[in-house]
Amino acid sequence: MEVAARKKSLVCLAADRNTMSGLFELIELVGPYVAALKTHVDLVEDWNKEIWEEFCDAANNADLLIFEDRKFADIGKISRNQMAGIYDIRSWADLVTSHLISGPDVVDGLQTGWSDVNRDGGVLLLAQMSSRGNLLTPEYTERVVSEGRKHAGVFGFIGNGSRPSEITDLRKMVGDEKMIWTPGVNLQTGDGEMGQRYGDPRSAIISGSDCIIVGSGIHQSENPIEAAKKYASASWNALLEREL
Ligand code: S5P
Repeated sequence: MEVAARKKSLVCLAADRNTMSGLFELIELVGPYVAALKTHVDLVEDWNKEIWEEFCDAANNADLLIFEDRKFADIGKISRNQMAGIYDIRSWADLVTSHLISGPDVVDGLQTGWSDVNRDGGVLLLAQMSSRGNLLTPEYTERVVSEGRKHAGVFGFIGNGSRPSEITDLRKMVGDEKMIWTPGVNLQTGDGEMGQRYGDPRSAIISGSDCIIVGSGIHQSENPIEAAKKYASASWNALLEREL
């Protein structure tokens, strides 16, 4: 929130580009207008350890938390080991996403992964999703929230940014102590590619989101800088409107 306030932006950039040069370019262009950086490390075709380190340094220099959207879902001990492995997510990610489908031990596994390298991090649990036909029912959402609220290692929840009423419901369940971050947000609302759905950035924040996760709205725009500025001001102004 300190970074968000400094940059006047509640935008997390979903940096879904599949080359390192594309990723570096994105950070350089839009770093000043976004508050966090979400990655899918396994999308990158020319990944190697050294260049990724440079990329993480560039993100840190741009004042960005790094959030690996790994969507863990396995048993605790495997999740712990998946934090290591070739990508060694535990060493550079400040936040990760996880499903809770396997039960609460997945969160302990992820937290142990960070402590194995003497680092701290936060887990965002998928409580809702933005894709059509997903199987996260309201009852499931409630179970995820009630487990997640109790767990110190859970930093917050992923909510469905495409449906403001679902965010309102989620906020009621979550209370004020944990965050809600919402993908499925675009200034052009409606259906996206392959079942993605989009809602409006202002509505997401007004309904209780703390952070809008925006991917193609920025990285596929003809002018990513102008697009990032638009999402930043829509989100920040909505926060001011909500809190007044
Ligand atoms: O329910 C979800 C959860 C996530 S984390 N729906 C999503 O779209 N996401 C992620 O948000 C997805 O993996 C992608 O990186 C981003 C949305 O990208 P966009 O291009 O559709 O804005």
